[in-house]
Amino acid sequence: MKKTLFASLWFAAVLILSVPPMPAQDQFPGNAQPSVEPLSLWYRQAATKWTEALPLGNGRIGAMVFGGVNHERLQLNEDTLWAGGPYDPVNPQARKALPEARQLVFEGKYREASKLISQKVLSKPKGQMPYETAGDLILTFPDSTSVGNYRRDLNLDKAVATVEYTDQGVRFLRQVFASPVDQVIVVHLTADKKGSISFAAGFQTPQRVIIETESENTLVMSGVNGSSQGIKGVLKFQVRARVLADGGSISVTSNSVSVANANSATILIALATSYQSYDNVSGDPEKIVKGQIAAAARKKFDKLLAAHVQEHQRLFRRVSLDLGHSEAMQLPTDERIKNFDNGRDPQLATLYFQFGRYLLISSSRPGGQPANLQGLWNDSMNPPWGSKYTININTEMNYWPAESGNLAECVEPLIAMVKDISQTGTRTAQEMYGAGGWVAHHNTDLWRATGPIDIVDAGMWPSGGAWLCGHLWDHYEFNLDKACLKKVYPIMRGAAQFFLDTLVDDPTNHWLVTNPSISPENQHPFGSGLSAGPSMDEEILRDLFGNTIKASEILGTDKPFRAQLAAARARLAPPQIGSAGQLQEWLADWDMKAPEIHHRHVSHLYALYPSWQINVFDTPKLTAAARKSLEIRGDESTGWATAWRINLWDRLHDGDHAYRILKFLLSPERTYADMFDAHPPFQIDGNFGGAAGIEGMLLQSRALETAGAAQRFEMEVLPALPSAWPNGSVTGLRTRGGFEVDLAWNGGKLTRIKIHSVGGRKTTIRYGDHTVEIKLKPGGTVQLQAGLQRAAKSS
Ligand code: FUC
Repeated sequence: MKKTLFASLWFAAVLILSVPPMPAQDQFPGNAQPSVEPLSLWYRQAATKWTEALPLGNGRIGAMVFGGVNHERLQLNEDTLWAGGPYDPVNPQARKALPEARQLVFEGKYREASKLISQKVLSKPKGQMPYETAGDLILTFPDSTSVGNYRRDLNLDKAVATVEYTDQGVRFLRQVFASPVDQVIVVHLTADKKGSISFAAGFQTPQRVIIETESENTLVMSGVNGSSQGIKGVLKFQVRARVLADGGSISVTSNSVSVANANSATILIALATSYQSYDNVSGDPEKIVKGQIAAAARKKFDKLLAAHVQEHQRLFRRVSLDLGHSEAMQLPTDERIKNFDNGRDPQLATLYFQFGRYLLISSSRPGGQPANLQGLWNDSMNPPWGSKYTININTEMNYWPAESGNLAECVEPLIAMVKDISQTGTRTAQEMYGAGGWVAHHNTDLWRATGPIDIVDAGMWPSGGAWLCGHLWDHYEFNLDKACLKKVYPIMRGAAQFFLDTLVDDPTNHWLVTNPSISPENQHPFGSGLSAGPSMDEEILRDLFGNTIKASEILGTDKPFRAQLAAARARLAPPQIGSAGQLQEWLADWDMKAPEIHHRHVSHLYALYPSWQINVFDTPKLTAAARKSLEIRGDESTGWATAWRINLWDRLHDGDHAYRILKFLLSPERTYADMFDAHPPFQIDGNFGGAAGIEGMLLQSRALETAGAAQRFEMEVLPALPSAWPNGSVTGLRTRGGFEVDLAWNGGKLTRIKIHSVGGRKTTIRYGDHTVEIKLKPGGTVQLQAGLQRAAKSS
């Protein structure tokens, strides 16, 4: 029975793949009107490339809208449609090989250690499972003859994509959105003349599927996901599209639904897989999508739209930003990206910032998967780096703008994933290292694989899970939700336990170090990346141990464990300053002899950002060394690496330098026409890192070192304001310690600040040389003026 299903799926796939390729998408230069909404991306022509198409998503399902006139392509994604099935990649030989590798590293025999790890420690299979496209919904319209006034846009405030044009005197309008309320993608087609809507809808996909029609108006694509690297695809999925028309007629063939001469039409698209959790694929996608379509079909289009917009705006409108306006706003977005370098379009930075928040809302909502390397959007069965979760920077960067950008809910999928990998990682810790607690190396996937993968210089890194724990802690410091801290505390504790069990004594200095490890993806001068105690590991562990101690104090639990952590923390290797005045990337002073001194990763600068271990207030010498390292590395790199550099210069309070790098990030070299970040190729981390970089110019916040359960917080106002943005305002940014902040500035100087407590009681505010401490009741608000004096109207 199974065999026949696979055989027919395969046959269907061959049939589908043999369909002639889509004709090139339409190009209609015209006299389109400028965008009326400042928070819109807009274009005068349809997308011809995927990175020109516009992303929509409800956190779980998404579409890339191309906006063609004769052919509309909606490339579809569902966030659990990955290759493979539940699997355990741990290499059984690892446990025996690791002590030998450790010894070789301590003896400086890095190449030998690398060979051994490559053969006996890396996971089986050596790679993880890729994220896959679901396929496309294609709408084919009657040939247009005289198209004019073409315009397509993505309204970030409404999360709706629109395509408009005229043909033979009729004005056509297409609206598309992915509803987080009704869990369907909605396409609505209208025209200003009755009976003008005609098209045929069909699916195409590289997946193994059967495509059929059901009743008189529904297209159904049912399939099984791909296999990868010997792991068999066992996920069932279904995509369902129901076509509803007002007037005219609907007809079906075996694999298409057509509408003729309708006044308007609505297409409801639902997608689901059988994924329930990383070890359970027993869901019923058909039941899910049928239910979603039936429920959505009972509502009128206007109601679907209103509910969608309201839910989107609940999150999106929490933050507003104004960096100034100019004539340049009249231009289409692709032209503005080409010109950003001229410094005359400050609003494009606002748009980029809000696009980052839009992307997070669209790709990471509670209940769904976290944003992967491409967020939610991927048109391939084998995307770059599998579009997985690379946790040696990329996944973390995705969440950098989240808490301060007032999107704490969007972090929930990340927290859920960390919980999952704390479970699979417990097995990895036991089987590979014979250790307690849990470990995740540099990458994970839908199945929550946690072993070392790919190559030694990327994979042999035990600190991915530990870094992610920083986000659990940040979530607490921003929101002060003790109940949530209680839930994540065992995860932090488990991550710390693993290192208590596996850190070893460094024979030279007797520090406690990781071994074997690497400084993410960068090689030292001895033909390998392997070393003991690379700086980033020691920095991440200083945070992990410190945060876990603090959490246990706040929760009043685990006193003996706390003491163990404190003792181990005191023995971590301290940051070292090397002969070039730089912060050393490794325990030894190798930086200037390393083969790639401009390497994209700036792992050792983790201590400056995102961590606060090195900062301009408390550690001037180390800050100078970090600055030196940053200067040596240079400003321009891959998308995410460029974005990291912006955040680092923010922390150094050099807004003009950060802005210079932002200009590069927001140029066509690092930003596609649809504003997606270019690594290249497309990788979404740069969008999020760039948004965080803009936040960091305006507001930064930290917890100060304190003894015991009490915490003290500090915020810095306009710490790195670029001179290019002398006048502006922002509302709704969040800080550690539970506050929401509105700011306004003029001539480069703060004019007004309003602080609202969302649970916080006390914080210090710093603006230049001024500091003031405020106390608020939860829910209270205070307004301060330039110089930080209290304004009359505070409550
Ligand atoms: C890390 C980076 C690469 C890329 C990949 C997905 O390995 O070093 O540049 O971003 O993740």
